[in-house]
Amino acid sequence: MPTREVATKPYPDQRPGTAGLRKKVAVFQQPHYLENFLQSIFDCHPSLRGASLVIGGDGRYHNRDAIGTAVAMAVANGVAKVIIGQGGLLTTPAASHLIRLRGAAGGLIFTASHNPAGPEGDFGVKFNVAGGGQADVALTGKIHAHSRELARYRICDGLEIDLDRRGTQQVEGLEIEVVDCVEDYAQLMQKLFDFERIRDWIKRGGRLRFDALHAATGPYARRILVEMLGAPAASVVGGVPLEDFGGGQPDPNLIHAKPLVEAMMGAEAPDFAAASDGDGDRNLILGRGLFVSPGDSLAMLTAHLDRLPGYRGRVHGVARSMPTSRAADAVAAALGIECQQTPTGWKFFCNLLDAGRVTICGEESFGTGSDHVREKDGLWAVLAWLNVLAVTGKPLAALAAGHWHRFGRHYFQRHDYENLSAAVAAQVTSALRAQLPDLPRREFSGLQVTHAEDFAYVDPIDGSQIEHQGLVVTFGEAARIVLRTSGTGTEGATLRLYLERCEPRDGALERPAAEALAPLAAIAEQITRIGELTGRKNPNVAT
Ligand code: VG1
Ligand code: CO
Repeated sequence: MPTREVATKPYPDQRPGTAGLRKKVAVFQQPHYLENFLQSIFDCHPSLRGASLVIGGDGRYHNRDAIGTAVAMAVANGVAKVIIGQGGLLTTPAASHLIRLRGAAGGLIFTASHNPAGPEGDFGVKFNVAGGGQADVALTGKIHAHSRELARYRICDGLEIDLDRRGTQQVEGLEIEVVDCVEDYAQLMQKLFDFERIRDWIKRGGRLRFDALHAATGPYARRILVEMLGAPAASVVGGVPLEDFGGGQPDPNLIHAKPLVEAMMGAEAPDFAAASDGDGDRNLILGRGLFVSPGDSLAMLTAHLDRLPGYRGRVHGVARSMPTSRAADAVAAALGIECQQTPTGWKFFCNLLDAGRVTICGEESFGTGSDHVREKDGLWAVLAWLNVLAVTGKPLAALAAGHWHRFGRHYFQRHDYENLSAAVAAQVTSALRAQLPDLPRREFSGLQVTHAEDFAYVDPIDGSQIEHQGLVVTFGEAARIVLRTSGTGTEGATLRLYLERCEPRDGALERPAAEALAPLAAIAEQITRIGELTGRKNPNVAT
């Protein structure tokens, strides 16, 4: 089978965002588009030569084609072995685990996460490095710069690989191993959590529901929750991965997982429900009558982590992305452990995890995970919560109430203003940035600004620096308003406004978040004028 060098013209728009390169499917279908980006990765990460590469995706439309291209280019670029999830499927955390387990030099994950799929939808590529984490800012910058100058790529013609048959094939000096996409991941989960106790909790009548939203986690949930833990088969819904995710948007939040949320508010609700996103790295956690906000989930899991087998005696610290509520900070202070604040995007946690400084991490965008892999992990969070329910024997609502009584409650909401023109988004941002120096000590409806900044971060491990990661207005411990631009959208610009208000432990702890945050939302409008400048009465999504 001949390896060819193909002359190509560079595409100028291959700049990776918060999590990889994400574009409309039609963009990826342009001639040589994917090939260019992959060649840029092979060129900028020479350690792939002679080494192993993990390949998988979230199963969306175009996944199989992209995997075919990636394998054909891996052969041509001297990769020794590719390890592929059966059917082309691997969740993001399972891929991260496989990279670590097999000592691979990297991984390609084809996903656009929670973005819609299908021919009209989105597609994406994430490149992870040895150790299982996403390529860092320096490497993605290099890949982007290289993609703009690329003149040729290498590919091997006529490869036939059967993605559905497990086992090893040998092609042109490349070993291709198709693996069960769930097995290794399930074994890892068994090491971390007390499956015996969770099984027992289910046997005694604990009821759960998991909605895979027709994305990648279906096979994982069926194997782990049903086959290994004994939950009834009907506990897993949306468990069959579909190329268009069944037409829905696999974004596990209050808007896109509304049917599940509503079911949990009824009298017949099970004890626990959860959902995950397209590539299985996000989680939505619900108890009967209760939505656990991601910031609270991180804080509560941190508080209980020491009781879970994989973490006993080794909870060293917690990290959260900057916009994530400060609920975890309160727990860290009580436990006497380190608490770090990083820019948005999981890659910023990896150095802290590698150094053993933090054990658990979380983002307000429904992402939670630990040092078991270098990505956030949806099913990990589900199992962690089931383990907590099993060891405490308490309903989730009681655990939340107890937590708020001890630490106070951080009410939190994120308001997304999607598909704005880049000019309008920039106008809102620069107007607020210009005001930052004047905000400290000003008072808004009884809340005084103590600090206002354009968030910059210095990585405590490698000293790398990054600026402009969001504008933050802090009102002491009481509240924060954060504004940042999304780096994952594929249409126009998206602004995210984050609202956090801490209610002290003796305050009103059981209010709906929207109600508790209404006064802060009014202050945010007064300061940012986001509604006025965008001409939007309401955000597209409030979650
Ligand atoms: C969003 C979230 C961020 C998350 C990222 C990738 O980024 O806010 O917390 O890490 O998506 O998640 P942005 O730049 O759009 O705000 V995923 O599940 O797409 O890999
Ligand atoms: Co995701």
